[in-house]
This record gives sequence, C-alpha cells and structure tokens, in this order.
Amino acid sequence: MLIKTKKSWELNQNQVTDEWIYHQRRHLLKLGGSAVLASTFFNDWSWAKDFAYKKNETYKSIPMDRNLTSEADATGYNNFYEFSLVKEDVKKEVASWKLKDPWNIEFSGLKEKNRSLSVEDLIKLAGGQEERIYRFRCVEAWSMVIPWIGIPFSEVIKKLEPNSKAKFVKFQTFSDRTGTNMSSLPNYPWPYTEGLTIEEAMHPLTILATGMYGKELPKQSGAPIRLIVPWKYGFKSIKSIQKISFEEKQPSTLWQSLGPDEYGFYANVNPKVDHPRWSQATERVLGEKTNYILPKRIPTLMFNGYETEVASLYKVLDLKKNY
Ligand SMILES: Nc1nc2c(c(=O)[nH]1)N[C@H]1C(S)=C(S)[C@@H](COP(=O)(O)O)O[C@H]1N2
Ligand SMILES: [Mo]
Repeated sequence: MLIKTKKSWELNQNQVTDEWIYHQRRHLLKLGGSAVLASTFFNDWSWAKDFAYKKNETYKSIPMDRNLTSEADATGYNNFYEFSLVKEDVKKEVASWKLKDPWNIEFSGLKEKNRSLSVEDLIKLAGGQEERIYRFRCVEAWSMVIPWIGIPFSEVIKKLEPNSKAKFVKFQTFSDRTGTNMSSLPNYPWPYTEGLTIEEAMHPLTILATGMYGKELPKQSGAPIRLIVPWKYGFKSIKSIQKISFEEKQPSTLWQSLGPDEYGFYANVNPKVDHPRWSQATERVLGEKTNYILPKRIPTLMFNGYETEVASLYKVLDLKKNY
C-alpha cells in the first residue's frame, strides 16, 4: 500500500542517506558529545512521545544540485516576524514562548460541521508522517535545502472534505500575543495569514510539516505544524498554524496587504520576474561560501526546480501579472 508510482522528485535512498549522515556526523564532531545532551534538555515541549516517520522511502525530493543545509543554519537563521525581524535573534526570542497546549487546528468550510484536530489527529488522518527533502527559497533571495517531516496536505483535504464551493484555502497563525513581540509591529495585520488555491493545496508536493532533521519542529521553525509549498517563496509557508478554512473567494494574506506591489498571492519562485527592489535571477546559498570568503550565489530555478511537477497548474496564468 505504501508503494506509490515513482515521482520525478523521488530519488535514490542511498544518495539521501549518505548526504544526511555526512552532515549529521560533521555536526556532531563539531559539538562533541554535548549535542546529544543538549537536544534532550532543551526540547521543552513534546506532543509526540514516539516521533515516527517513514524514512527516505517515498516521495524523496533530494535536489542533487545542492547540499543539505546544516541543521544549525536552518534553525538559527529564521523569518518569524511575530518574534523578531533579526533572523539570527528569532531562536533566542522564541525561547520563552509557550506553545498553546493542547494545540488544536480549527478547520472550517467543510461539507460537514467544523472540526478541531490535534497534530496527532492529523498525522493519523493522513496515515503517518514521511520525510521530504526540499529546496526552500525566500523572496529575499537566500535559500536552503531542508529535510522536512510531515504529511501530504492532500490526504487531509480528502479526508475532511471541503464544501463543494471551496476554491481556496486560508491559513492562519496564532493570534494570542503572550510571549511574542507582535505588538512591536503595530501596523502589521496580525495574525499572519496565507492562502493557496485548492489545486495548489491538493498538489502532492504540498505538505504540512511537523518536523525537520529527524525531530519535531523547533519553535523558531513554526512548531507544532506549518505549511511547506516548495515551489513558492518562503513567505507562503506559514508557521504555527491554528486555523485552516476552505473558502470561495481568494483570501487576503498578510504580505499582500502590507505590500501588494511586492508580494503577490501566487508568489511562485520565478527567476524571470524580479521583485520591484531586487533581482530574483540568483540566490545566496545559506551556509556556503565561494573561496571561503564570498557568499555563494547560484541561479534560481523556475518554480524552484519543481517545474516538471507544477507548471501544469499555471498553464493559463500570466505569471508576470500574477506574481
Ligand atoms: N507565522 C509566520 N510564518 C512565516 C513567517 C512569519 O514571519 N510568521 N515568515 C515566512 C517567511 S518570509 C519565510 S522565508 C519562512 C521562513 O521559514 P524558516 O525560518 O523556517 O526558514 O517562513 C514563513 N512563514
Ligand atoms: Mo521569506
């Protein structure tokens, strides 16, 4: 039952594992034995006693053109405006934030009545977690490669059955400001909101991520559950989701309402459509340098390298107008 037809983004398990082990080993060597201790002591919340997921078996998406980003870089350089605008400070700022317990995700716009589901409920509904290695490209032109753990959003949608009029999905982050710095950005239309078309939400690449690097998501990365849409700019991948609703009309999003000329609803990674203030043709590879000094820059790929998988979604769309 787990055997699915191989998709173009699935790759050989050994390639993934080798990369993965290499990075883990390098990281452990750097930190010595303390890494193991630290992870036990600082993991101050846990919704899953047994963090089980399918390892590197189906839907692998190892982009062989890139290296995996180190865990330290991916969890130490974050965009999470509820806590800080300084990427290197998010991890520290988020430390005293207490995750709501229980953390339920409220679903509305369904065929039947509204549902409130825990992360564990969602994992069960989707039939278990799996690992997906994806490129991740921020609209600010830096990029990473991250081994996420999560569930295909399409499985959740199929099980929950949106009402027949639904054409879009709206996502909303928590609105409780306790322990956050949201009030220091009073003009932001909090809570953070995002949206997708139903077709995008149903696409097999779209996941709800619950973990990364073999562990539960750390708070700075959007615990306990976030969206990952790897062919779109990072801001679409909303963190710490509390509400998901199926809607008839295109929902407004935080970035669109802050800067409609700069941040569109679609936000597909596209090297040919520049941001009004900078080029999107290339990107800075997080954690890598050229000749040990200059940040490494590489060409940005159409749809972040997922063109074969997603281009058909946009056949009739003018991508310059619908940025
Ligand atoms: N709730 C919330 N989600 C968010 C953001 C945010 O500020 N708040 N930032 C977005 C942006 S701009 C990016 S690039 C990614 C960053 O994810 P990362 O910190 O895990 O790399 O999260 C996105 N999701
Ligand atoms: Mo971003």
